[in-house]
Amino acid sequence: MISLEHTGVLLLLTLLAVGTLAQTQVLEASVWPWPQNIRVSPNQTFALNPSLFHFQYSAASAVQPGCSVLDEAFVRYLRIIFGTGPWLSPDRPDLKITVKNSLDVLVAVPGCDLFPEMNSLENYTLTLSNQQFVLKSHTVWGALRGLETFSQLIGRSAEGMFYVNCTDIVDFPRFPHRGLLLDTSRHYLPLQTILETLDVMAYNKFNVFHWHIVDDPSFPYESVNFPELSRKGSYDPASHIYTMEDVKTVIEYARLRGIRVLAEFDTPGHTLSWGKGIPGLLTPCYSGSVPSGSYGPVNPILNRTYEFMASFFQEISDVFPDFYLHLGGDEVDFTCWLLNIVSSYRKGYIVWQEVFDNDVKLSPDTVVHVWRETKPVPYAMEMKNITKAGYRVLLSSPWYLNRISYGQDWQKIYSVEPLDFEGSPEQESLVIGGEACMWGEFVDMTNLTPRLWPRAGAVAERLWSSKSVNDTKLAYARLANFRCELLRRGVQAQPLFVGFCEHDFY
Ligand code: CP6
Repeated sequence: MISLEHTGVLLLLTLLAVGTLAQTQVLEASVWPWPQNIRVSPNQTFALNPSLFHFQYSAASAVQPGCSVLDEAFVRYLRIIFGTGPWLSPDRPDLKITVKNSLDVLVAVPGCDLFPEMNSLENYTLTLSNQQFVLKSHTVWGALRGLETFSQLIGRSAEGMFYVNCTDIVDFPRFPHRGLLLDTSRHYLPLQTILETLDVMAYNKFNVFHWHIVDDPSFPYESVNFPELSRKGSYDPASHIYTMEDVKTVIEYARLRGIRVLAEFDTPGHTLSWGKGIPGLLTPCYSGSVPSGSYGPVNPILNRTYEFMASFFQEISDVFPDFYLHLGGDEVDFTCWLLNIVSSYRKGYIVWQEVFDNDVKLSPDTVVHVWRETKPVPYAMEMKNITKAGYRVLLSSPWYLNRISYGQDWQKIYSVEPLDFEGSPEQESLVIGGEACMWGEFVDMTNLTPRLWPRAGAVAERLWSSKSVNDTKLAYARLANFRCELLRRGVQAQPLFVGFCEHDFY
């Protein structure tokens, strides 16, 4: 009787201790997005010597030097962690602290020259102990995620010493599709701005750059087969276009960070800029029996429309290596004919929700992208309906970062639960992730970065971390800290609220 009671008390004490530990760990390690499993032992700390520390391929790794993805990531992360120096000598004989000079990286599956895909494994384990400093993953993409986590674990003391606590992490993403949409039609975003955004995406473990590249106001994509499109349809063909070289640069820069480039050529609505380079493509509007001079969507009744669209989408399918193309289809209700054209390109397709809402016949492997908040039904209901029909789905409705309001709106973004709809486990398994959207009507290179970060980070953690990581109060300190880390890395991220950063980087 007594011993049973004692056991109960002990159990209670243990639970309390574990609870306290979990809270402490949040403070001991500030990783964003939060890993699936993490154990930190703050009572054992290692020092890193910045002039000796390096990443190295483990002898047992299936991937070895010469792998561009990791070779270049090693260089990047050394720079991110230690800067360029000069550093103070870490020789402090008075400090009885173990100095570690390397992290071993072990990738199980060969493959370096590939592109990341929807099904690529991104899991990794990171073990930082006295016996070993090792990062293990199935793929190079998982190794990239682990290097990012490692970089966020490194602290710097007031005297400038680099240190890290004894840590054990087993991590993997909750959803495979974690995207960010940029709109380069409403405002042209310089190549450099796109590349810098890809850097910050990688810091947040985002893995899809959804490039809403053209739309009504401008057509900055320089087509190989139809150069008139950008010559006539861009804001300025001398400076406001993406050449084939630019596009290849974006795709490779993204690949090196484990990010897919999902191109969207939104049709048949949102195509006004297309009409300038391809006369006769759009449907002329009439007032009475006279053409009014304005235009509707791509004209579906002309044969040459089909020929152009088939040829143009063939080019796009070849230029963008990702398996998926985003076909748009929003805010207009004809899409069946386009889907017929593209079905021959051996690609997968993503469409905005209207295509589903309008009962267009979709091939069963089409992904439906939910963006509307309340119409025709609240977005959770839309998720339920789409998955009930057996389609895979992406969520964006609550994650329109172009919308701003006074206050801590990141909390609303963070508190969204993508699986919060009525549905079977099979239906839930059809939710492949989501995307933060930055529509460009009121955003150009001057205000993009602070509007994106750290608010997009709230989406990143929702899509990477466990469902149970959803407490805004616990997240606050970590996200504020991550924002300071972004400043340290040269990213002009806006503040969450009142406060300051330990070091001033402004
Ligand atoms: N452009 C395109 C847009 C939007 C969409 N498609 C949009 C709609 C509402 C808001 C923001 C953006 N600007 N092609 C909807 C998918 Cl609030």
